[in-house]
Amino acid sequence: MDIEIVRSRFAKHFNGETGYVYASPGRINLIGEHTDYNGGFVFPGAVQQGMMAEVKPNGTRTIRAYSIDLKDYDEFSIDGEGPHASHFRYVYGVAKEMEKLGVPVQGFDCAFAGDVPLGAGMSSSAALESCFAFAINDLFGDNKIGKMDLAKVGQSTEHNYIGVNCGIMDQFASVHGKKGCLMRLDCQSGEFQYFPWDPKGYRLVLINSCVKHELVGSPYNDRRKSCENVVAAINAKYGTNAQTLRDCTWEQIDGVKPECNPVDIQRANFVMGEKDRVLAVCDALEKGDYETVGQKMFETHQGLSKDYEVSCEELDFLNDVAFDCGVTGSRIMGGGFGGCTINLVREELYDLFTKTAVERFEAKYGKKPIVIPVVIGDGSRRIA
Ligand code: GAF
Repeated sequence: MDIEIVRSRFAKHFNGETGYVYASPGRINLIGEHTDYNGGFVFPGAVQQGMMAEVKPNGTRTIRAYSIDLKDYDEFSIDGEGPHASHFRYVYGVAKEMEKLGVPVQGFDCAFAGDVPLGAGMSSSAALESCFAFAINDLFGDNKIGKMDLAKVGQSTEHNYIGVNCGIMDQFASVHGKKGCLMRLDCQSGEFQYFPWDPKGYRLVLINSCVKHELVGSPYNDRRKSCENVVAAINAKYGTNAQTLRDCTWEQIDGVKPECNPVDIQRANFVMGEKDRVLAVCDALEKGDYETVGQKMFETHQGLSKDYEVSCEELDFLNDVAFDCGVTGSRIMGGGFGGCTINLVREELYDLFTKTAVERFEAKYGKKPIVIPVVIGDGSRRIA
């Protein structure tokens, strides 16, 4: 991402003025999918690609926004209904959610751009939300809002203004990211640890199927509903007060089979297994046992594809290619329904694998997938 481009577009659209510049990254996730809204564990890290925004208070109640990538401009009042276009709705939603936290948000001029590939499942929307939450906190809130609350602002923006009932993983990772570190987050307690990520002899690489991953209007919310249905059935049957599947046991899930839709049970069983896999991966990492990490990644892919049913033909194909090449671990990354696979690859296999994946995918689907090497970067920050 080029700060000079952001600076020059901002100046062009706002009478040669200068504001502050903020950046927030997208993310990868080593393991732990669809566990965040189930109170489980996730294991993400921020990437170097992200969103950048120049922002300057304008002394009114109007936000004037320019999307550099889409060459689109709009202005909307903080007190009105907000814009329709989703790229501006994220900005409006974040401003409204920050106001709810007591931040005296005022109007501002902004220009933003990003280099997170859109629809790749690398959380470009969380990067945008986190960038503006961070900026508004800095410009209007004396930085009094803590990082976890900034992440929650992004999450409630998705819920209240976009219609995606996402968990906290993406915004958490964007705000808290740290160069060279993955983070294990317990989504129930909010506790997290940084895990230095320096897998000697291995590399992480994403292969973007370029099947557009889009959670808005996707069955993502249905998956969440399935899990909630099972929790409700357990509470009704056992008189418990479970909030999420994290508070439930395998036996209880088995016990409500007669009351539940079999598909909901299938989804819940995946989530229980995925929670355990994250913990197994953490143990393996502490021992430097990357082969076990990789094996768990393949297990996650199977579960996401067959039980949670969030894969697609192209992602399953890429997973098969990785397996055939002898890659250590490979799986769908993020919400699914398109986007990338994440692959843990031994150094000596890296060139052969990426070349083979591109060639075989192109031969089958007539278009090249995109190889994205993973570099773990920093979280939200002011850069100028
Ligand atoms: C998407 C959501 F936004 C996250 O909250 C998470 O549920 C993820 O899908 C699946 O792990 O990225």
